Amino acid sequence: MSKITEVKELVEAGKSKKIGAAVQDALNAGGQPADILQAMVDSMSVVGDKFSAGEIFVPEMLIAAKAMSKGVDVLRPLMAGDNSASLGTCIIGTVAGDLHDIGKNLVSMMIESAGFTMVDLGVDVPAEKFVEAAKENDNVTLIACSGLLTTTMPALKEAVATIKASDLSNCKVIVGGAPVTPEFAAEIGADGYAADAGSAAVKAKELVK
Ligand code: B1M
Repeated sequence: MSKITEVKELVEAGKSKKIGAAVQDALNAGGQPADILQAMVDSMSVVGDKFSAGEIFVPEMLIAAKAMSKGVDVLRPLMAGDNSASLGTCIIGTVAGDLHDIGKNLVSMMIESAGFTMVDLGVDVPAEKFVEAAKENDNVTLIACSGLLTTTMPALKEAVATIKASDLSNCKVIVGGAPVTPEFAAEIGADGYAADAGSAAVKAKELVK
């Protein structure tokens, strides 16, 4: 079994204690950080499919998520780009009612590597909290809102509406997450949309330049 396949299987099985060493082994064997990360993202799709099929339940999803986070910790220093040219501060969070943070954390990592200073509000973030954070921090040029559930798409809409109704005229808003489409992003008045962490970083730069 290749080292990357081993990483994938350990995430699916939620083996948090073994994953760090396995990711390191995959790197030592010449694996590229982006490929190892993609293998872990793929594992989470498998986990989601098993959940949909009723083969596993919330606790198993949770332990797989923990394993993935530990694997990402090993890759994080290797994924950081040149952020010497500051593009300002980006406030990021997962919207109210939503506890999913793996995708948001990857997006945060990639936007940071594009040259932003990140302020991460975590998960279950009420709309007003994005505005408060944007006012409390210096030079906020971007607010990034993540949502993973179809049931929290209205919370994304509320977050964008609340930000747009505040006096943060120089601040752009980007949204994303599995159920979000470019059409939905446009409909709720977001300035930008991205389908994944890599394109979120590209879009973030584009929005503030
Ligand atoms: Co949940 N969950 N979950 N879950 N979970 C999904 C999302 C689901 C698709 C599983 C399924 O049914 N197949 C389903 C949603 C269905 C729907 O709404 N259509 C679901 C459900 C139903 C639920 C609960 C309701 C289950 C329950 O309690 N009965 C519950 C809700 C809790 C809540 O939030 N209130 C729940 C709970 C959980 C756990 C807490 C157990 C755990 C999350 C732990 C954590 O995040 N720390 C969990 C997990 C792990 C998943 C799956 C398996 C994996 C999510 C993940 O991390 N993916 C997921 C199934 C799946 O995704 N296939 C599922 C990997 C990650 C890298 O991808 O998050 O999509 P993703 O992020 C991507 C893009 O979406 C994008 O870039 C990221 C990286 O490329 N992106 C952005 C994300 N944010 C962005 C922001 C941007 C731009 C791009 O700009 C700002």
